[in-house]
Amino acid sequence: MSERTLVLLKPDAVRRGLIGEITGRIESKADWAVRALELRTLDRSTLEQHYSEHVGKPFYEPLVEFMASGPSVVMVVEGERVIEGVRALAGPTDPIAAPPGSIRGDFGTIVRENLIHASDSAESAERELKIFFPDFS
Ligand code: RTP
Ligand code: MG
Repeated sequence: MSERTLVLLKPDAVRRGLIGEITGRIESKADWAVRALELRTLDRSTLEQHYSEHVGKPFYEPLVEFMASGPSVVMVVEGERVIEGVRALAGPTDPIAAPPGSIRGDFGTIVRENLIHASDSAESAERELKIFFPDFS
């Protein structure tokens, strides 16, 4: 079933010049398409909404600070099983546990600076797309 997901290339990915590499892996999957894409420095209020499930956790404050530390790429990707699919391309949250071949496994070492965010369910995708692309339909 075709669906949409929110993908963020985090500030570490942008700083390290990995926009093309990561976007290419997503874009080259059969029948997936980038429907919106923008370089954007995320403000605190957007990040507080986006990461509301993590408020109060020890990693929350440093996470928000890191995510606001420079531009991210924000994008909407559409396609067959794309929500599950981009999570699979990204790999597990901890890059050291992520297998080679996954984005985090190939490029990451630090849990916080793990290069990419992708919505984790249809409900999350709907909620997050509204936060980042309120006018997109
Ligand atoms: P994301 O939401 O960014 O796609 O990542 P995720 O589902 O794999 O991970 P989640 O548990 O939702 O955590 C959100 C982001 O917080 C940072 N994090 N740091 N122990 C730590 O220092 C820690 N744990 C999580 C990561 O940037 C993670 O992607
Ligand atoms: Mg998450």
